[in-house]
Amino acid sequence: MFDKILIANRGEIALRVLRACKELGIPTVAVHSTADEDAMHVRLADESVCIGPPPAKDSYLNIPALLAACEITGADAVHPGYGFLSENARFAEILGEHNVHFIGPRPEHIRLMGDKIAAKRAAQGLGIPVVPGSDGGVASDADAFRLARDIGFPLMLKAAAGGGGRGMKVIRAEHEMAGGLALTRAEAQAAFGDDTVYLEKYLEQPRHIEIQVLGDGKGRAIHLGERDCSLQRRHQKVWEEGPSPALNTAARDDIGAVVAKAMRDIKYLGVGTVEFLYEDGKFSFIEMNTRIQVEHPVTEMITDIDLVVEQIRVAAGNDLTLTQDNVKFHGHAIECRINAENPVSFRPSPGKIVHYHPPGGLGVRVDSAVYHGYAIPPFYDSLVGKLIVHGKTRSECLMRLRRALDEFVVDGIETTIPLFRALAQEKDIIDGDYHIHWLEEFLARGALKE
Ligand code: MV4
Repeated sequence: MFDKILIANRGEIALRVLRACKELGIPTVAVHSTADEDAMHVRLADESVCIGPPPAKDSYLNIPALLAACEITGADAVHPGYGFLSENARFAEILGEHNVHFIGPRPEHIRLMGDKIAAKRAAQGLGIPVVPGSDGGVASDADAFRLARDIGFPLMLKAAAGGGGRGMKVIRAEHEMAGGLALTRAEAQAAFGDDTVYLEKYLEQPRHIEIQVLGDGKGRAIHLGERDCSLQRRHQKVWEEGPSPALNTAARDDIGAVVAKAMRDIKYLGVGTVEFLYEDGKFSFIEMNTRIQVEHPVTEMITDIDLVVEQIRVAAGNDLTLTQDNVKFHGHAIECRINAENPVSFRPSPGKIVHYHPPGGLGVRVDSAVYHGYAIPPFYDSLVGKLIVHGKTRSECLMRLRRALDEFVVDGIETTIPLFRALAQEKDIIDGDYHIHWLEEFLARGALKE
């Protein structure tokens, strides 16, 4: 096992990783910017190192400073959390060159999944269903027109170097093609320095369903079921739950088996998430994330498996001892991402928390790094914490969620708690009847008033 783990992150995920290290008996090093001197992860770690000024590029993304922090403290492994350097293949490589373990997949898999076209091609080759479309980038406009006739309209133009919803355009008819191609190419060139675009059949109202995987890098790999993350705003997930209201056991077992086999075939190491659009009973691969994700607690609550502990164990070279048969799903979990934002305008609302009272009780988990009197700095993302609720059934989970939201007090800043109170009362949400555009349509109706 590792002697000492440096956590190259901040906020609730830094605490989450610290907790796993403590349970494994591994000493921890926190790193922090000058804006985070009072942060909880700094207080709870065994040691801490200041790595730079507030801007992330000078601190949490500062590779030389992180290497120096490993050297000074004798840390032999780095946990990157999510965001920041978590999917930076070069960072993983550089750590290796300095004999420090990266707690994550091998660099080749991070790099493969970071290239959208290569990832899709690899997924298809591994037997994972993909959205029908061009095989790779379109060579010319003539090529695009020919392919478009095969695929049919509506279709979607996507920038190869895009991601997170940037560099995409829906094309509803042939006469929109020439203009759409020129625009998407120009935008992609300006934003990513690469004007490669590809075509896909456009799915109108799919759900976003992702499968959690875990592998030991030696050919053992399992899936841990799915999370339904369809409730998003501007490509930011807002509410995640598992199991998906749209799947039954057979559908889960089928897609899970396909994905787990693919991970065995590539000898995937660590935790990962294979993301799909799901419509008309069909899964279509969109991308794979090679990190621990914000919404991982949903899976932990329904499987009772500590994903960060497992992630650390396999990164240290241990065989995966969990088998697919060991994984049992029980009950239902919902996670709400509570942001320091106005719940109507979504404008950031950093500042000092003057009262903080998180909910508790059976089936309630709050993953957060804030405390009474803490001032949320304006430099980073606006996640205040995550409320994760578990129940035997989805309906019990929803009741418990309403109760927990009623108890939650965060004063001094604005938060998105009122949005969740409204969502938990909505018929479509209660019925599990929603898709990737549902939340934006709900907000556009002005359903939430101050
Ligand atoms: C799509 C799609 C419909 N059809 N691809 C958005 C982010 C990106 N990674 C993939 N995205 C989409 N790809 C096809 N062929 C619709 C989306 C999409 C979306 C996907 C997941 C969650 C929220 C979304 C919101 C808008 C569009």
